[in-house]
Amino acid sequence: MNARAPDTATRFFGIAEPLRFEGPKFRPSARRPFGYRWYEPDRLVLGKRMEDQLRFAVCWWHSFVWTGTDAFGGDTFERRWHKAGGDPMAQARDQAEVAFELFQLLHAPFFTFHDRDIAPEGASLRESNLNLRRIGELIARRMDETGVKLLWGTANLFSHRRYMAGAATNPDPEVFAYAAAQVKNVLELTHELGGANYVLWGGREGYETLLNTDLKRELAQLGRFMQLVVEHKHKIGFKGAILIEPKPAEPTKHQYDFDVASVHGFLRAHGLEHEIKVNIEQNHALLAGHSFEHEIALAHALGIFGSIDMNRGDELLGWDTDQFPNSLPQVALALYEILKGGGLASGGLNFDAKLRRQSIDPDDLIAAHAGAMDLCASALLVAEKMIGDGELARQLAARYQGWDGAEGRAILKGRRSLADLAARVERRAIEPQPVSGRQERLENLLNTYL
Ligand code: XLS
Ligand code: NI
Ligand code: NI
Repeated sequence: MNARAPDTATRFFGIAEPLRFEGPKFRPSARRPFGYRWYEPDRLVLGKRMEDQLRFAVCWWHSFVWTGTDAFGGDTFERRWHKAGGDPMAQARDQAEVAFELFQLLHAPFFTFHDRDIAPEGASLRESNLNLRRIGELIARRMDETGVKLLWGTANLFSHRRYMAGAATNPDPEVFAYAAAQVKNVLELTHELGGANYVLWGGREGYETLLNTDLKRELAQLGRFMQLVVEHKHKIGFKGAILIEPKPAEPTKHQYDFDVASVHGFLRAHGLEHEIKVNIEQNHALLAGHSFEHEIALAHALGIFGSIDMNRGDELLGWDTDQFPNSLPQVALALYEILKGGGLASGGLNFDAKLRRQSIDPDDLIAAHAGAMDLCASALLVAEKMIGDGELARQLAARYQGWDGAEGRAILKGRRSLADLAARVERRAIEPQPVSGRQERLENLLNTYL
């Protein structure tokens, strides 16, 4: 464990020993309440250590900042650094110490943050930046001591009232400039902390009604904003990927970064398709009317896959419930698509997930993350079997084999006109024979890997 700052003497969590891999037979007991049944960081899976395949990250906002509020009720967690009237900088330092305590207990290799998660907003941007830098220094020290790394940083461009009408898409260019200044500072901090990526989630880049919105202007503003971020990334030599996180709605009714397909169209319209990738969140995919694996497969097909916000929505609730993942087949299908596309590269699995507001014990944070990490590890082993066995891939290849033949290739290479094709069909007079899609057999096959 790391050396702890002298002003935070009391340990926050109920356990002191980091979780270990205990094996599939592990059952929690009073003596050892937490352990991994599947997450074995050094185990080789498809040629890589499990830890490097999964690249788990703990997010700062849901785990440490969120107080348990919902639309009808206030704080439920009452963490010691949430207390009203405390010194906000001392509280931010305490929060950071607890964060690193959790990362180490879990053996989580990465974390993610918004600027406003780690340090309080000051009276001016200058003061906010200074606060951010001070806490940034503490975080840098803890990263050095513990080896925990930064998966991505991001700027909160949605909580403050100045952003109520959007950040880059605000009708006021002064707000655009403020957002740019904030992103510059967080991008630079992310770079200095060795972050693997930088994320842009367009929290309020959208609108409620066209009666007060010039949609065409707002899209142009957003495009210019993204170009500025990319220009600055190159100027400072940041090697990580810039990622946009699609979400169809919430908080605004129409978000411009609706889903992977619309983000790709937007990137192409602004010449950014080779500069920016996507951070795909399970719950956001669902809200957009897609499956998680659809969004992943599409991002790979379009060459813009970046990273994952790993969580889960609710079948019955139509909003971003951000629950910890808990379904083996769902995560296995997602990981199968990730691996088929070449793996996570600079991305990771960021738990953009929060406790239910009644889960008020500090150790519920351990339970939630450890369970989710174990589930993902188990799902990775399923995906390994799916790939290793190869039957799914064989059946898929067989289904499309016509396209590998001479005629299929000629069509795709542009060597056939519409008239050529019509003449060929008339000449041969052969009726194409429908072939079963075999979905049920494939679903049965999937179940054999679970
Ligand atoms: C909100 C988003 C947000 C991003 C980071 O729905 O998921 O948490 O991940 O700004
Ligand atoms: Ni997210
Ligand atoms: Ni979300």
